[in-house]
Amino acid sequence: MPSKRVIMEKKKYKTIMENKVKTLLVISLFVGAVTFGQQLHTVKIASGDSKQAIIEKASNLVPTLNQYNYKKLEYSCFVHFGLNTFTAKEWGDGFEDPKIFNPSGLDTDQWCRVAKEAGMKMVMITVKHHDGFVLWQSRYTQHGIMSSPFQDGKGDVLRELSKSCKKYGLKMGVYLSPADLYQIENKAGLYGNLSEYSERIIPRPVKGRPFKDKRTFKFVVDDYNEYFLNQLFELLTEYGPVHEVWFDGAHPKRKGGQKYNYLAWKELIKTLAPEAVVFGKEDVRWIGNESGTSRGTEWDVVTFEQNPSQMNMFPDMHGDLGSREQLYKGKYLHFLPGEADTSIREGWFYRNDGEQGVRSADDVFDMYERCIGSNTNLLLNIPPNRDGLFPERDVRSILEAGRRIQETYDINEIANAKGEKALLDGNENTYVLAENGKGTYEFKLPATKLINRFVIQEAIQLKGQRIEEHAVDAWLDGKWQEIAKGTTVGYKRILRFSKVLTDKMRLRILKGRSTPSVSAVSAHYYAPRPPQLKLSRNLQGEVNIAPLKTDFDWKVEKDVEQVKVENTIIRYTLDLSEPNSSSKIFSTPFYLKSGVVKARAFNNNQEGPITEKEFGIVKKDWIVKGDATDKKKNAIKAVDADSNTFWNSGTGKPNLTIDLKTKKSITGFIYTPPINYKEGLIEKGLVQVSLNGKHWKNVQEFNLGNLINDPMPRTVKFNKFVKARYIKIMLINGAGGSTSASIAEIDILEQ
Ligand code: FUL
Repeated sequence: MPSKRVIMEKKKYKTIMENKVKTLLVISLFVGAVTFGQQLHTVKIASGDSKQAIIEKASNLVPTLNQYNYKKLEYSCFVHFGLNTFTAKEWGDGFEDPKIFNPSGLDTDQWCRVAKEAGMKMVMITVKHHDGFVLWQSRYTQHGIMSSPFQDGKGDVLRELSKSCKKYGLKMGVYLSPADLYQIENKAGLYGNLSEYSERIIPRPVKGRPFKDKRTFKFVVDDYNEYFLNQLFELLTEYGPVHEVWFDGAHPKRKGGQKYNYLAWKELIKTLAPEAVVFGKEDVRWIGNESGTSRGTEWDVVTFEQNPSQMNMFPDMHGDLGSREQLYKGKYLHFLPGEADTSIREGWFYRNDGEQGVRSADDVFDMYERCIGSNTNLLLNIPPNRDGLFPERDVRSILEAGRRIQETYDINEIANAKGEKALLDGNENTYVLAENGKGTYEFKLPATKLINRFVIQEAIQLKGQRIEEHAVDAWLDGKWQEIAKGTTVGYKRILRFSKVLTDKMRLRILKGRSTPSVSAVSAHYYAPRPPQLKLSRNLQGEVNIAPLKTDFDWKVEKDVEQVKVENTIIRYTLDLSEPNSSSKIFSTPFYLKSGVVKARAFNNNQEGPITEKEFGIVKKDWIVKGDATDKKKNAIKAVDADSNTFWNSGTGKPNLTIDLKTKKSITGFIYTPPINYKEGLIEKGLVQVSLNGKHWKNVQEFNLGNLINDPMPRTVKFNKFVKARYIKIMLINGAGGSTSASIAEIDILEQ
């Protein structure tokens, strides 16, 4: 057995880090040239560094104190609220009238009560989204709640939220969009106005509105950066403490070559909100998608071409970031944890109570386990409705998921086991070291227990992230049997596997960078529920309903516990009613002309979540054609009932024509963009219809925001139904300036 050591940290981590941070501030100019004991967050790769030296350097990087505290928050609540809530759009355009903002029943206590009960630790609010409308009483613009009827223009959503967060013991974060369409579009707008760079004092004094905080800053910046800094000053001095400042990389539009002086923003933030991490820059990185998934193997140490502490622009980071091969290619190594952001609803803003899909508790619980369980914080969006309240359906899901999280993770089935004390003592600063990357740790329980989750943590704050491979065994039928295995651990790994009844568990660290540490383990039981369901329909129009299989990167078994529930019966309805114990039982696929299917699994006395889907007209006989730009002639892929294949037109002003073969009363359509192809996503388009294929009439323009980051199906309903046999979808603007059109699937909805 490899030797193992138990380390008790004598000093409190906080004190160590504070001292190191102070020292690091002094030597920060030399970061990269200096290796500083165990407590570096960034290090330069020297030209002569061997592969082994690079890995050694990477494994010695630790989080800053702020990053570590941030990681411990694990699960937080995003709140998208603003003008889009009232226009039911994903992205505004800057031309909205502030008078439409009037949440008559705003109750930030309700948001915080729900977030707290759900197990979330921070609330992050969009105080300014891309449309530029501000949710606080800013001195520097009139495009905000001061010009709305909400509390006669005197209201302040951020003030109310800040009070509620304090009341419920939650941290608060602010999302301030660098993209600002109001400042782009209005004549006196500051964004990209080509103003001079000159010395500006922040905050700029405003008559009659003095600041209590008398600190001032001098920066050489242009008008928009000054505006942005003034607003940051207000946010960070008058509403705090702020624990995360969120900078979105998305830009519906740009103007005048506007640059962002992030180094100035950073100086302001680090001074005024010393406990805050900055998202999208050098403290926290976007995970790379908006679907609540991590890489599964999520390394915190990533590479940069320049020293990130001096960088002004941070690109979005995709693909493999932290493997050994990746590290060898870098110039700087930097500790940069990932955050997954996603919405509980289809889209980021509230649109309506009926049609906008809301994720089930199963989904939320699954995402929680995936993200937190693979070293990634989860920021889950719950958008308030037009009253200013978290909608009922969202609250039901989020609270049910919260109950499951608590029921599962508040009880540690191996808390009283005999085994390595450092791993069971609940002290994050005690750990064991797996010498040469190998270590085996056994836990003998006082009695047999049912277990299907195993949690492992590394002492990243002291030793960095190092584990590369690990496995968990259970003592079954008189021998050790491997029940799960995984790759990285980092702050936390949750392994999920089919239940075992055992009185002995074993963790094996199999491979690591340098000498990995393990600081905690625990084992849990998640009581299985009836499975979530998946509804699909083939080209012939036959609907199938099956348990949704979730594929877990690190699981050993093919099917997770959730889908292995015996005695499960699936019931469904076609009349929009909720399936109950007397609804029709699903046994074999059935033909459906069009309409909404709602389905639910029942198991003993439990019922699963309702899954619903609207199916359009059966596509079997359709004839589909791209226009002259369509060189590849594969438009059929847009209507083949398979969203894994897609049509991409040529460039120009592409359009797609569908002949439905008979006249129909059409109420709208569903556009499914390709998931992994970013060209040609239809951001703005026009629908035309015809009865004879010769004379066309315009039905409606449509605007779909945020397709590149969130390529999910989008439903467009017409203002009133139209009678047509032919339908034409025309591209006006492609996302990101693309001039081709891509369609994974088009579904036509009928009355
Ligand atoms: C995206 C934005 O464009 C969305 O509207 C949303 O705010 C999301 C969190 O980030 O990139």
